[in-house]
Amino acid sequence: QAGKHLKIGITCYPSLGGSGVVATELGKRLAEKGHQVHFIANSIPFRLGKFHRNIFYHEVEVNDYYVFRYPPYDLSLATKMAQVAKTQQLDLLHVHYAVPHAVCAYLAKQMLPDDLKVVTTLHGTDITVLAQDESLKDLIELAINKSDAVTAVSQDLIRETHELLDVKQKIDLTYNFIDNKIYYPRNSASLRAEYASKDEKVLMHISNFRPVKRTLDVVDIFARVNRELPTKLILVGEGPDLPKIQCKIQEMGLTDRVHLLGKQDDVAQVISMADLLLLPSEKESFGLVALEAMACGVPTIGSTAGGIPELVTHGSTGLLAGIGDTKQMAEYALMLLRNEEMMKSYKQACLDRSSDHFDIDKITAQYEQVYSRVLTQQ
Ligand code: GMT
Repeated sequence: QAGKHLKIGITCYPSLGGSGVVATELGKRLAEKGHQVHFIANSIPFRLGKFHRNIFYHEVEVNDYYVFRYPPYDLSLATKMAQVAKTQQLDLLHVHYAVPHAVCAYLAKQMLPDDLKVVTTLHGTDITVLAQDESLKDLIELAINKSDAVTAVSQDLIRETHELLDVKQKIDLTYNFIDNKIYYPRNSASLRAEYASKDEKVLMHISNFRPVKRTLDVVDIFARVNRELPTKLILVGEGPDLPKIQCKIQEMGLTDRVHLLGKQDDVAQVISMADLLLLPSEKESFGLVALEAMACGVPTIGSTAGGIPELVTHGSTGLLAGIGDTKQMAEYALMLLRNEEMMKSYKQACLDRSSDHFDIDKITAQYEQVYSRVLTQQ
């Protein structure tokens, strides 16, 4: 099958999070390479952008009959997967995030006369949070074991999957990736001047403000740095912990030193304003945002959680400390912010590492190898 153009169905969360971004960018690149890509989801993936003749979108419509307390999205998705696979003669289905997508793909397989190949990519919390939940664990295990191939976005996630579940098969490593034509250091001088004066440093945090991100630690690191060096904190994104953070910022009298930008689309432009990215997460299977920062020449100060150390090389493209060790993280930030030469070498190392190890074409080729393997195996 090598080199053959395939018909690939992709299911992901179209409007949120890193898994949706990875799935959509992968689909776009596969389409550019000549494959036919069929997105099957509940809304059009937000990163899809312009029209592409090889990309199709199939919307899942959910029956909201009055007897249902919860509309059965999972069942409608499984049915849609089977219908699209049949009518479009898909070669395979690639699902991102185990719950419910891998389970729906397994159901879709049962509905079809021919063997529909299923590739499942694990992204993080589908294992590190949901596979710990007894109400889902066995079903996730079944869906993974019934997939024809399974990939995960870091070695650490592979390790944790084997630790939490009885997974029989080999899990392929497919790191998150970056398109260096979009993510590169943008000219941000005038934008930055809107938020910080010339003598101020800029720390940035971008996330969905969920508890696993430890966003109170972000404020703590910033407060420690700001005591020593005039600094601004820019927060990007929205989520359940944001009100808590805003209270803490107010209590600490830091309101005029913090800017909240909400959700932003042009992440490369926004990140380019920062001197450092803060990522002190409790759990982080990979940390796509740290890769986006890296490609824009912005080092990360963060925790050693999950797959972060596989992405951020301690002492070269960033500095990492134990989860919750905000004192050490602040010291690391100050060390870099005070040393111009060191900062310069970190920035260059960031640019080199992002293009050498996490280039979109390299990782897309790895996914294509997985596809070709499942299509040739009996
Ligand atoms: O970070 C999130 O909470 C969103 C989540 C998702 O599923 O969209 O991100 C996960 O997948 C990303 C793409 O593979 C990874 O880069 C993130 O590290 C991972 N998040 C966690 O593990 C918390």
